[in-house]
Amino acid sequence: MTDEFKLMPGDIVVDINDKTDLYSKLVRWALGGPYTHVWMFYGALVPSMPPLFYECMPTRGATFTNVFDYLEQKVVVMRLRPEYQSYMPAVLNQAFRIATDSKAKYDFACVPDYILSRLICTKLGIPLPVKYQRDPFMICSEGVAEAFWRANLQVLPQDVVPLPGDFVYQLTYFDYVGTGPIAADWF
Ligand SMILES: [Ca+2]
Repeated sequence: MTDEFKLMPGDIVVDINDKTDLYSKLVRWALGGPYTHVWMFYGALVPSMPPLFYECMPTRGATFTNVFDYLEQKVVVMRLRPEYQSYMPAVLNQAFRIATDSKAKYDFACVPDYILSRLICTKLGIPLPVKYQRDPFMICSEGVAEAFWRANLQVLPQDVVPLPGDFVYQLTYFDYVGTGPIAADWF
């Protein structure tokens, strides 16, 4: 990251889990990579308030969180390519609607219902037996993809559950901006 780097509203921030505990090792193995969570940078709702991430988390479902809670977290930043930035007001509008929707709870069932099927079938090279069904319950990457889908931008396929790493590898719609620990001067 350059010294002048600033996050822009709508930027995709994907965590890099490089911890050495057993759980982290298991998650990395299962997901086939270090990416285990994704946020969308939203900005401040009003100027005097702290900047916010839009995210879906187990304890609170779809919500806004203070970016400063995540300082020093190592992440990859992806940015919607310039030719698609005209969609960004609609994407942020949809993120706001989801974050303030009390029905948008965390999707614990997504793990056994969709993620495990996708991971196992991908590893074995066989077609997916279950068709992914969108619903009001969302894991982190579903919540971020949903904001784009509702704004009519198909940044990821809608027939498989989106995973955090998909945003890092989706270079048709997103540019790679950089990697580093989240720093206070990004805001
Ligand atoms: Ca879901």
